[in-house]
Amino acid sequence: MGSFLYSLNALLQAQVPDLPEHRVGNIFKPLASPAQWEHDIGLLTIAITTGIFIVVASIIVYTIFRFRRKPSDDMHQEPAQVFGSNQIELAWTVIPVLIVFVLIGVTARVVASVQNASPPKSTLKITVVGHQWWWEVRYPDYHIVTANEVHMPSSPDGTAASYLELTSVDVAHSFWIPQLSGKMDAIPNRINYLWMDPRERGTYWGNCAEYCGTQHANMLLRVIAQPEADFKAWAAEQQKPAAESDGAANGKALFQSLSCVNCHVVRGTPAEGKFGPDLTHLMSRQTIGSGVRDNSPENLRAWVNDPQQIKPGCLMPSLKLTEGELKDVITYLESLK
Ligand code: HEC
Ligand SMILES: [Cu+2]
Repeated sequence: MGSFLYSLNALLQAQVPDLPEHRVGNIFKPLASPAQWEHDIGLLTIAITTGIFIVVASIIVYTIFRFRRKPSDDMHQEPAQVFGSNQIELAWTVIPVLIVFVLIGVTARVVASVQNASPPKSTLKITVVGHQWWWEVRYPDYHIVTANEVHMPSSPDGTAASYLELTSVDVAHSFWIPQLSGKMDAIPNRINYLWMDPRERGTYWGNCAEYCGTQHANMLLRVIAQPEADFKAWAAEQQKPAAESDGAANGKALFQSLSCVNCHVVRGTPAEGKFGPDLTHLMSRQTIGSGVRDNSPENLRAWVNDPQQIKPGCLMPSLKLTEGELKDVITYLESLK
């Protein structure tokens, strides 16, 4: 019951009224060009292999019944011995070879058209860096850094594709939003490319798709696709330095005196650590800990109190703050709009 209420609560909180949720975790409801093309090859492959399955299974079933032992069989006589048949052997060599060539051809064409698509001049460039176990998201043209949410314009007519450069600072990760495109590895010392043109606005759910350690399963991802104007407004907000708010001065001073600043950036302050997520506009994000919890005041408090309770093994330690300190730090974090 408790966990049911928790999920219900999470569901209600996660709902942003004007931003539909696209939570499909499989490839069967594509909403962008690369995902659509890859989905179509998937269906073709499933159709062909289903055909093969039906033929082979039917022959097996037929054989089992047609040639089973009957009481009238003579037990001492061998069945007719058949050695080779050129026709049959040719057929079961040539047909599978043809099928394999068709599948290779179709796949190669889609791979080429996904990889060779060239970005339009005005395209949005995004750099995504995998970390154990969260995603750093940079917009070099806007000088914005955020985490775990990739904002991009939606592309209802297919002309506003966004281009992603993927890399990693530690181990291999893989970026996957099933409804938008296939998986692409994020590997240290290498840049892989991926593009997507989300047809519908909304929040698309995804995850890391390459086992990368203890908290791999909690390395979740969201793409937030909005009309161009809304994206621009979001970017303009993100470009601002951290908000100054009255009432958070104690927490701010405390935050800056703790080791938080060694791991987190709050732009425009001495907090310049690059090890963890940029916190400049923490409150603009839907989740904390790469999707492990919704970004609510209670969850934020529980996280800073002891991240290991929520995401065991994650690379942020508990700093063992007192109740009072915790309260001040959370007040400060909540001012980071
Ligand atoms: C040793 C480095 C380190 C220190 C020190 C540290 N953090 Fe973190 N922090 C991280 C890492 C790494 C993550 C990402 C964890 C994950 O999602 O797996 C994180 C995540 C967070 C998040 C969630 C951000 C998001 O968008 O998901 C908040 C909030 C946060 N830290 C606040 C703090 C505060 C406040 C302090 C000081 C009391 C602090 N951190 C100290 C490394 C650190
Ligand atoms: Cu990963």
